[in-house]
Amino acid sequence: MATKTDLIKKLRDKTAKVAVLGLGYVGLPLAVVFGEAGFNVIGVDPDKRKIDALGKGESYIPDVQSEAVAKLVRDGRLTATTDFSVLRDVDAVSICVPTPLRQTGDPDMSFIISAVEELSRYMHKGMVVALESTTYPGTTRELLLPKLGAEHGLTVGEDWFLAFSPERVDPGREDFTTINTPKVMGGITEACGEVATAWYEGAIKTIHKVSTAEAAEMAKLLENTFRMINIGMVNELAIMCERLGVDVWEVIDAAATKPFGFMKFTPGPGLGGHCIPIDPLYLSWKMKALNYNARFIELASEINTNMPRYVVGRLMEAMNEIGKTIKGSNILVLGVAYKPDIDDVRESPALDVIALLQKKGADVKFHDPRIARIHHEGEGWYMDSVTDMLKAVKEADAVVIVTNHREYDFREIVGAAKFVFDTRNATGKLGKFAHVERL
Ligand code: SAJ
Repeated sequence: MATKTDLIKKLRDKTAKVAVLGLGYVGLPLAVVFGEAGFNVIGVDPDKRKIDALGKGESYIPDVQSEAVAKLVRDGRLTATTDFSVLRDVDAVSICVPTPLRQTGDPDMSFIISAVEELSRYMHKGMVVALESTTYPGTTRELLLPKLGAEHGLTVGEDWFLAFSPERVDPGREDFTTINTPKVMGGITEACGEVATAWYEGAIKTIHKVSTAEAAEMAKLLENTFRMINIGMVNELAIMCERLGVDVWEVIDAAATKPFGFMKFTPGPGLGGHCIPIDPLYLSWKMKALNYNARFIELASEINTNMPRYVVGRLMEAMNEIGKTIKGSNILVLGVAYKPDIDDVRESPALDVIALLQKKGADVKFHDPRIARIHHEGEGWYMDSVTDMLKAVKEADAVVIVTNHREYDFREIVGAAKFVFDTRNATGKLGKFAHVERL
């Protein structure tokens, strides 16, 4: 028990040495929060460019100010390295590595496995490890526990401590950041939860402890599956409203006047980002292994994935009404980021909309004020944003609003365009126009 008591003491008095494995949009803010809380932090990442930047006191994550990094580096509270052997002298390790999907749609655990294999080489008595990467329930116990504990003859909950604490970083958000977003913490054993909570509560305002690592893993998946399914539901509502000849945006705004028991989601061109389309599939994948079919997730994923095709189908019908075909038309896509006011294209439905329009013979261009070039991995092409947006709007036979960045003046765009298909209700407030159609 001395190990646990000694470690908790070092964590509480901040003499414990902390390491963060993976210095991306989750790991770097976490490393800075630990450093600013008074811990000595070592950031470890195989990407030398990241390590060199941090060594110069420069941040490459928009949410992390370079001044904050520079001060911690100057004060000796933050160092960064590609060398995992530093873990030999470290007391506490947070693992913040990516958990994407493979092309097959199965979880890609390679980043977690690689980090765990490196860490495993330096495991020693008196360490606490927290996995932050979103993953399927059971990962911490089934994958990390044997590799980091049993293989070294260490008894979890006595010689070392292991927990899962899901990241809740929302890039670009300023009201809730790493330090003030409540953090769920679930240990492999009660003692693990106690030690990991003692560690994180020294840096993060609110820790919500749950009884097991699986409960914490599942809580994260509930958060993002909730969003994915509700987005799928309103996307299907849009399809139903179009069949009924009812304005889906008016319907949602009306429902949203209910002050309780309702949460507003809006339809769109599909589901982008590196969390919402992906995390729920980690859960449905795990459930398949337990002979259970997570039907809500499968159905919502099917509807969301089909939205780019639905958008192109609706555009085709609308252009047909004005005697035009997609084939041979100049079509301009406005906004390709996966959601407004960010510069991230990961899983963006805009890429699918563009590819589908090209397949139908359109000459497609795009404009995005935050993204200069896009690459469609499946089709292999690259495309540069047009520079003169208004000129491209005037020249286009149809403008498709896919992402409604705040930079766009939609009154100006509607005024200059021959025809607009609006997938985000960006033009709803401008009134009705014969040449504007909405999802
Ligand atoms: N979307 C819709 N309709 C909606 C909401 C979103 O079509 O009503 C689309 C967006 O355009 C985007 C995708 O869904 O393509 C995902 O949007 P998102 O708002 O969920 O944004 P993300 O992917 O950045 O989600 C992150 C998540 N944060 C973490 O996982 C820590 C999510 O849990 C947050 O709730 C979300 O940010 C947020 O609220 O901003």
